[in-house]
Amino acid sequence: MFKNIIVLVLAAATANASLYARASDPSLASRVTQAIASVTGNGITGNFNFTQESGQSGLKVAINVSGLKQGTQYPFHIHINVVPPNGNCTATGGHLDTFGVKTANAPYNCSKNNALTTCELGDLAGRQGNITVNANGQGIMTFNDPIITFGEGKTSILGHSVVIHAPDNTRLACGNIVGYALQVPASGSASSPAASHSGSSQDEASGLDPVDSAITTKTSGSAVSAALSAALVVLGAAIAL
Ligand SMILES: [Cu+2]
Repeated sequence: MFKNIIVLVLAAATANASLYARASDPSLASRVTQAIASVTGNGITGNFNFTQESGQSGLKVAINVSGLKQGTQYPFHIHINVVPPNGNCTATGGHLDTFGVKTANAPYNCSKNNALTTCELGDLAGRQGNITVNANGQGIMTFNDPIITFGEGKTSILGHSVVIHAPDNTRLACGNIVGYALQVPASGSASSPAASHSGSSQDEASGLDPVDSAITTKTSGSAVSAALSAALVVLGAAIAL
């Protein structure tokens, strides 16, 4: 089954970027090396940044969320469905549990050491602990989760969403997991290095296909002339608009 992803096309030499969405392209999904979920809701905003690091199994997850209450712990998970355009976190359905772990193991007791057999795939808080909050109302957390991946496999998080819960399990904020891939452009399509520094005229989001994508986003485009990681952060912010 193909999943909806949005892919960043980055011309490596020129750092000229554009965004487009495709409903189904496994070759693109297999090239995703980073994904960002921009979460919003109830005054909470922030990003979940998923990165595939060479030589590491699973994904590195960097969370930076603000608008939280100090002293409160917030569970968070990957949920099955994407967030609809109206932002309703309830519509994301249940936790991503590709292997049916919850129904197979009652009572449910997620253990990080046996994550694949005891944890729902999407139960990030079960494996890593809840988000804790500093004095500024920020939840900042980085960890490597051993079982989630990109691509088209059963452990892939692409095409799903992230939900932050209140301690009573109310859904407070959510956002779609948007994958990014490096793609070498066809010869002749790359712009000159000078053009990549000329501002917003050259970097319109092109080919965005809202019909095919369950992830309906507006992109304003963004000039990208720095390192890949910086490009991904900038474009992730644009997607949240
Ligand atoms: Cu959840």
